[in-house]
Formats: sequence, C-alpha cells, structure tokens
Amino acid sequence: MQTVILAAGQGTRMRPLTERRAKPMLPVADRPLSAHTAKTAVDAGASRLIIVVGYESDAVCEFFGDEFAGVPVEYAEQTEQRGTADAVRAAESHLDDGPFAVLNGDALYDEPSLTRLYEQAPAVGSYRVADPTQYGVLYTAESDGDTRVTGVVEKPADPPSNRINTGAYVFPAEAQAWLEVGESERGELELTDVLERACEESTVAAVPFERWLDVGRPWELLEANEWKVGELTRTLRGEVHEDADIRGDVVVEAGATIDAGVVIEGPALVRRGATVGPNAYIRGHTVVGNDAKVGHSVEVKNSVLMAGATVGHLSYVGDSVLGRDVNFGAGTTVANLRHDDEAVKTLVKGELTSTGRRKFGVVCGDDAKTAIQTSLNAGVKLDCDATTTPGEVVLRDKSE
Ligand code: TTP
Repeated sequence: MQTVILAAGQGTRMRPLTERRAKPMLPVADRPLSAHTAKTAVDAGASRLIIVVGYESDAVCEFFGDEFAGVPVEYAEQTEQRGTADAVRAAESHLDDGPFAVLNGDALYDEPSLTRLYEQAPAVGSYRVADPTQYGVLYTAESDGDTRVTGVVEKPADPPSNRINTGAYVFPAEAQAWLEVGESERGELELTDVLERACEESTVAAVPFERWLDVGRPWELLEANEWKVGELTRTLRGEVHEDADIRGDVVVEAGATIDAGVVIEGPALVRRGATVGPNAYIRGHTVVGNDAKVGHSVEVKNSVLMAGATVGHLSYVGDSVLGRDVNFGAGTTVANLRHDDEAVKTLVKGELTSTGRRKFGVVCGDDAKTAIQTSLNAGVKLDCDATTTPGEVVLRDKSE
C-alpha cells in the first residue's frame, strides 16, 4: 500500500524543541519519532513511502534517504503549511491510481492495529479515550458486528462517541479527486473533510487501535520515550566499569562509557559517545543522547538528554527534556512535582495547559545553559540559547 507520511508541520506547540528541527525528527529512544511511524507502517504493509516535508526538511530527507526499511522513499514538498489535506495534495503527483494510506509523522502507532487498518481499507484508526472533547471524534454506526465511520467532529462539547481520530487513514483511490477542500473554521485545509466525503461515498471502517500516541506537546515526547524505551532489551556494548551497577533492560551502545559507582535502573538508553559517571544515578525511561554527559553525583530520572547535552556535576533532572548541547551548571536542580499533588501545568503557545502529569520537570531548547545552583520550577521552559545567573530561581519561561 502506498503510504503518505505527513511531516511538514511547524510543530509550534512543541516549542522550543522544534525551534531548530522538525517535530518528526525529535528523538524517541534510538531514532527520530517519524522513523518509528515509518517502520511500523512498513511492517504493517506500506510498500512505498511518500514523505511530505516543509519545515526544516533537510534533516528529514537526509535521515530517510531514498530507501527505508526496504521500501522506496519519495519526498513531496508542501511550501506553506496550509493543513493536512493540502499536505496530501502536495503528494498527489507521487501517487499511483490505487488506494493510499495517510499517517501523521508525529504519531506512534502499534503494528497489529496498523496492519488491521491496511487490511480493512477504506478505514480510519480510532482510539478510545475517557475524555474525547479535545480531539477529533468519530461518529460511528454498527452493522453486522462491524463499526463504520459516518463522520467526524472536532473538539465537540458533547462528543458523539469516545472513539477519536488517530490521523491514520486508508482512503479509496477515488479520494485523490477529493483533496481540494475548502478552508475549515480554523482556516486550514483539513483531511477530515476528505474523510467526511469518503464516508458519504463508501463504507469506511473504524479500526480500533490498541495503542496510539499523538506527539504534539513536550510532555508527549516524554510519553513517546516511555513507550519506546520501554520496548528495549538489555544490551551492553559500550564500556561499562566493573563497579557500575546496571539493572534491568538497559542499552549501552557501542562507544558509550559508564564509569565506576554508576547505577542505572532500566529501562534506559545510553547512546554512542555518551559518558555517565562516576557516581551517577539514572533511572526510569531515560535517554542519554549521543555524546551527552552525565557527571559525578548527578541523578537523571525519566528524561531525554539530546545529543551533546551535559549535566556535569551535583544536579537533579527529573521528567525533563534537554535539547541539543544544553549545559546545566553544577548544582542545577529541577522541580518535577507540586506540593498540592495537582498535575503540572506549562505554557503551550502562551496558554497555561495541564500536562495531566503529576511529575513533569522542564523543557530546554538547544544550547540553553544554566549557571551554578540554578533552580528550575516544574513546567518551566528555557528557549534555545537562554541562560540563567548563578543561584537563579526560574519560576517562569525564559527566553534568550
Ligand atoms: P499538527 O500536529 O496539527 O500540526 P503541526 O505538526 O504543525 O503542530 P502544531 O499544531 O503544534 O503547530 O499536524 C498533524 C500532522 O500533519 C503532523 O504530522 C504534521 C502534519 N502537517 C503537515 O504535514 N502539513 C500541514 O500543513 C499541517 C497543518 C500539518
């Protein structure tokens, strides 16, 4: 099945992590987010991938090249991010005249569910959530034990079902002629309008997905890593000191170094060129990226340290994302829990938003640097290149 992967978005809700890279290139375990999507698609039956790129596209094209997981890859450019239907239209000239799948390049899917989607085409992936009001919600109808989609509504106050749209579709071949849609209320050209048309013209199956994650906001990047780091199996290829204690499913890649006195509780991943210790403590779904450094008396819990990030001495980092080449001065401490035990809130495009997480730390854009003894409050974001002064207590987002 020819499969279009949408990867042209600007990822504005994910800032500052998308200030200098496309969201599909954010690291999830040992590869970019969209590489998980693409691999699952190929395993499920994608015979060829057409990746729609636009924002920060060079790195996407460089990573995937012209073949990925044994199938050919082509690229379509969406020059202006006008919406998902517009993105698929950009890929139109690459499609043959058969049915086609469309997947969001910033979502994680499980392979058995995606396989069922491909088999039951035309189809859309649905996922059950307790509160569907913030999602696209599917109208469904049952016939002969099958569930079909009859329509879709965005963020309804009164949801028609608890099945939400996962952004995974297989459209019938005719849908190539339906891609020219009008602007939606929010001013975008939406693929859900093409889905509505498909529901009118044919029977579209609602395929229940067992697992799905839309990675739109920084804490969802942590959730994506929790998912994929959780699938790793113990492999120690790097240099591990005999006085280090490596527990459970920990991957230490070749070229990584674990020094004396280090305790790592898996699942965790230490990537090529990274150094940990002496006397450091890493736990819970942590990724120490390529050439990153976790030094003496540093504790890192459930966090992602991107390539080259350094937490050198006497620091605590919990439930946080540190961008490329971030440097934490000695004694930098991250808060990741509120005293009232409420979910941590953070600003998303200027709006204070609940992460839904009891534990959430900080998000630092590439090259942000903290001075010694900086205290960072839960939910705070540092922009790319932002700095702090010695002893600073950061209670609000900080720009350069
Ligand atoms: P969104 O997550 O809605 O958009 P985005 O990725 O730009 O993020 P944000 O809202 O935070 O700015 O997009 C869903 C998927 O569609 C995602 O994989 C990106 C892709 N997309 C395009 O390829 N082109 C577009 O014009 C838009 C709007 C999205």
